[in-house]
Amino acid sequence: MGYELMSLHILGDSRGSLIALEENYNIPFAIKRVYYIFDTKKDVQRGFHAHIDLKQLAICVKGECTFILDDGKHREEIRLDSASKGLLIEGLIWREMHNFSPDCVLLVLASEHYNEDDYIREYDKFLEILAT
Ligand code: T46
Repeated sequence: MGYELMSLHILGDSRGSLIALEENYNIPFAIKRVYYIFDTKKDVQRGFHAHIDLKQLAICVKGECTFILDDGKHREEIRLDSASKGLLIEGLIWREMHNFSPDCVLLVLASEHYNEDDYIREYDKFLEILAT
């Protein structure tokens, strides 16, 4: 499936921890956009779409949430529960986000600017595109 769970290297010293994200170095694409999702209300589920051409790295810099990733054949569940876990998603993958902790701040680095035309928001259409 088109995802990788990356362990981000923690630069720590007696003061605490720091993680550096550098495009085309530990982030395997040029970063054109950064967004973050926070203050997610109880029992809210987000996502429910795929992208035609987008690479993204998602990190819960605070709190936790669960991604469900689906390539049309298999569904996998990934809990992001550490600021040092990065979920890299690329290719035609249906994604859903569930079980946000109240304090969750989900940071996402993206390889492209925002473009609604890149979204596939209907699951049946996603399966159709996979089959072509
Ligand atoms: C994804 C998951 C992980 C913008 O105007 N610019 C942006 O860069 C983004 C990401 C969103 N928006 C607008 C579009 C909607 O009106 O913000 C609103 C909420 O976006 P959406 O419903 O797509 O949010 P999620 O949480 O369902 O999905 C987001 C990303 O859109 C998506 O690319 O992979 O997070």
